[in-house]
Amino acid sequence: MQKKLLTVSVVAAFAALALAGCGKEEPKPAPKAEAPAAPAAPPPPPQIVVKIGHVAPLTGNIAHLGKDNENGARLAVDDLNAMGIAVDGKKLVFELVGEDDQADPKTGTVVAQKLVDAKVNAVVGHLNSGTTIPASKIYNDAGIAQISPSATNPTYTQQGFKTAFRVMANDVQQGSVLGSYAAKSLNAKTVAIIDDRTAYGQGLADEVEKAAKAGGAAVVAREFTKNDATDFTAILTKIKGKKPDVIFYGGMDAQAGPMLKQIKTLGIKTKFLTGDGGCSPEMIKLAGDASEGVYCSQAGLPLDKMPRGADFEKRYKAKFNTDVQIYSPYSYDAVLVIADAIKRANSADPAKIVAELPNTATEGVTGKVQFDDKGDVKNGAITVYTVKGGKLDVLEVQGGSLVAKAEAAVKDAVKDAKEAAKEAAGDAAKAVGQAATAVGQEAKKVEEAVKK
Ligand code: ABU
Repeated sequence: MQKKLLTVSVVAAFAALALAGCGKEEPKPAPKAEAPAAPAAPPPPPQIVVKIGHVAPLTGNIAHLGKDNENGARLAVDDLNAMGIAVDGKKLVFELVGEDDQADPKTGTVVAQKLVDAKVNAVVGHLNSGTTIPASKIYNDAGIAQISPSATNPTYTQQGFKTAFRVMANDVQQGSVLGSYAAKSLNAKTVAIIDDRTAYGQGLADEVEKAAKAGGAAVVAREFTKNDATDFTAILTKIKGKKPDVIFYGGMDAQAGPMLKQIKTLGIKTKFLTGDGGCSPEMIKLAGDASEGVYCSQAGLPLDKMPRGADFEKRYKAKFNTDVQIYSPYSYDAVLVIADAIKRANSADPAKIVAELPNTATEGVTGKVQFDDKGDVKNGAITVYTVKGGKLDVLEVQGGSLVAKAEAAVKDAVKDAKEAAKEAAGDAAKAVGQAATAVGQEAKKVEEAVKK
């Protein structure tokens, strides 16, 4: 114990000495001259980031269509940002949040939830009916608006969801046009129908069957395949035996292309008809010359008959260095429609966007976009094409916005008038030239007479 007390007192003595030593002040360094304060950076201008979710298959056998959809949406986002739109005194900055659903219904719901968790303001997508329909419940539960630029199965907008919209005609319209085209325009007495068992392919095939029967044709075969199939020999051989006047295929271009090649190989001479999913430049590329004479439809106006189609096509090609496939003008318009709803609502709040969408009257690339009480586009058009010289050639347009049709007619009339004026000017110039020659000849004669 004594030893411990001693140790404590020695430590205390050292501490006291040390403190005494601290009494001597160290010389302080001279204060540094203060640098002049930098001018305060101006506060960043107030802005609202608007996240537009976009979903399509970006991998797999229809990735070319998914990329086309995404490109359309991206072009719209870039255009809107260049315009510099403000609401409530704040600049809107649009951001595209892209997801790949691989055209798979389950993956579709996973990425839909991912977009909800990422707090997107609205969604453009999905591409396929088979992914759009299950995902629509997730967006509806979250109160987020969804506009599909390409899913045509009618069920999507028939579920009573206030959040579900589509900017192109649906398969009740398309199936009715195709079935009646087969029976009436192609004079089919018998039709064989194949579908890919997806919500789109099977749904459209059902509508075509109804309309073909209503038009007086008999359905002599109903076969099916899958949306990842590449060999159709077995079903085509069965169909060959039935000798149908028309084969209808409900499915995408990734199957329609090879199917057409196999039809040619099997020596089947039957007319072939398909819907919008197969009516693409890619189908022609995959089928090669087996696509010549194919009939197909798209659920909208031809690009060159859309009010701003030519300008869209030019700018799309310049930006992405590739051709428009099918749906990019519609994904462009879907983004414009969302931006318009935000402007009218003076807010990018998802609930306010949902509330404003029914009041849409947006002049888009594809025409004037307005929705009916289900969320389907009003005045959707259906165009029937045939493949001629390796290109889609318009046969007829049914329905469609009157404004778009009138504008297209005016455009055509202006073009015709310009050509007529050019022709007339050419004729007049020719007449003046002939008259001048005649005058010259007369003058020469007079000159010769005078000389004599
Ligand atoms: N409309 C055809 C392709 C997309 C779909 O509806 O599945």
